[in-house]
Amino acid sequence: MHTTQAPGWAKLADHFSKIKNTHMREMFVADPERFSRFSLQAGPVFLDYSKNRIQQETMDYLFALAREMHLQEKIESMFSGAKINTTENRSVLHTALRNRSNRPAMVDGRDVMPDVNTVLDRMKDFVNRVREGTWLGWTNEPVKDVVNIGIGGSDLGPKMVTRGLKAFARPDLKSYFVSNVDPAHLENTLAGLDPRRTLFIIASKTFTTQETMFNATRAKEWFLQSAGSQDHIPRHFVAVSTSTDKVRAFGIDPKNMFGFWDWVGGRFSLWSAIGLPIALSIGMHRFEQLLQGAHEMDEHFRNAPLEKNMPVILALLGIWYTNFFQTESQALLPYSQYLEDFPAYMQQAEMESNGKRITLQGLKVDYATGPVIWGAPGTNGQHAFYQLLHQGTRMIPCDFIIFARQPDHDPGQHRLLLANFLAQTEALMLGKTIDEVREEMQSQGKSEEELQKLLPHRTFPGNRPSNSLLLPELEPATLGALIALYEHKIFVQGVIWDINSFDQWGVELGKALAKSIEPELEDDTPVRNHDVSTNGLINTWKKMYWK
Ligand code: G6Q
Repeated sequence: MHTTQAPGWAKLADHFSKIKNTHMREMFVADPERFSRFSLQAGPVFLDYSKNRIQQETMDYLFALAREMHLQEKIESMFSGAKINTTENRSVLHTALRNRSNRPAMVDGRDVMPDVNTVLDRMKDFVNRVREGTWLGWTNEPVKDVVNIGIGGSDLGPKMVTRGLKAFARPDLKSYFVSNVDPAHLENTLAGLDPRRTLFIIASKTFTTQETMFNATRAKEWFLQSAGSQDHIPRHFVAVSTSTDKVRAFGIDPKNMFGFWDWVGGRFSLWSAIGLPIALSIGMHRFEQLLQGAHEMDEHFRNAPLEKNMPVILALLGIWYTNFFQTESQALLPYSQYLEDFPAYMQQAEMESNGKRITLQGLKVDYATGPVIWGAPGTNGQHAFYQLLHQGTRMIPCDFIIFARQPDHDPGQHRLLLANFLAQTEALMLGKTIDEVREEMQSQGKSEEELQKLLPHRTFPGNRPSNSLLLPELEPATLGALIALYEHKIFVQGVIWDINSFDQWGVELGKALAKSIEPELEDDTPVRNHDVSTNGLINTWKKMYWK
């Protein structure tokens, strides 16, 4: 059914016109049970969604819409390996990578679990050898530095998790991530590294991505300058890819390759061998805990009724804001320095998945789809962009994420972090009325003149929505659950918007365009074959460069 023609959509539109101006202050007064009504636990994640502009009726209509869009059947299709990525004719089974139950996961009538387990076993063997110091470089010294070369899905996931779980890393094994084709990225990373003790992971699903191939070639040159002989390459270069032929052609022996499959989307691939840098950093046992945490969230998503299903609830709240309040963006605010890269990771996951405008039937949508995802860790963001969240003209729904405890726990500082987290969500919801500001200023002895001047500026509208996600401890399993929660949220929104969340033709376009322009930049011959702006820019650059 076309989304906007579903009966639930019209009911939501009507309901929206009735409650769009109701302040959450009133909602909290009207319903003392609001916190217990609008909060739930899924695995290690506790979600309080009571600070949203919703009533029970809102949620009822949203769940009805989800049913009308056949959400439950679609969840089952994904898990059972149906080719729901219709434009690429592929299954979407990142859940199989962390299927710790080992129940069969079928693609084209074949159980993929034996393949998944074989790669995990090979990863375990390799990871143990590197970490135990028995995988030796060409001078028979153990590995000290691991450099992952990959981009997009082959970079953001492993980088975010490795850094997120840094407290579990071995201090004598450092991880680095190089993605940008700007040579400064690789050069600056390699400066100070010892080629005798450096291991490179070339991570590319396709093994054709230009940035990665350029950086990998350059890394090989850097290595060979010291090592001298190609014979030493197998001890220092491993590959993660779906393409054995291309890995071989690049000069990496397929026995040093860890495979994955076309049913794993790049942005959902950290659970596959793309997670190798994570496993090297924290050990295979902890990598398996990460998988286990995600698997538990998968089980919750697959089995919990919609009304008690956390990814579904998060997704529907997003639909409510994007399609009825017409909000444009969504902020992710982890109150954890370890999760510094989480917003960037989720930005790719959500924007690449749901940045679509064509329905599964090939029609142009007549409603908004994926919002702009952005964010930064608290409390840093508070001293930067929160001003706009509190007093700007736009409403930006926020997800606040915090752990009850963190590695290197300092109770005092952590209390301060939590106090800020709580204060922000409360202030966004309550705001500050003119009367409250007046009272505050009067108690400070301000003159009436000053009061009149400052009152409008010091008033906060409030009624700005947020979700609060509370997790017990930052550790592999909880992080796994958190990531899986958001992955499934993305899926649910894709179902409601009736789009394919699993292709990325916009990314492919970028890859193709750069390839065609690059040769035109080789000499100073002016170009005329583009639009005047692009011609102008190319020719101006040529004049600057060959001056
Ligand atoms: C992810 C995207 C994209 C991809 C990169 C790298 O879903 O498709 O970010 O991961 O373009 O691709 P390769 O792994 O093939 O190098």
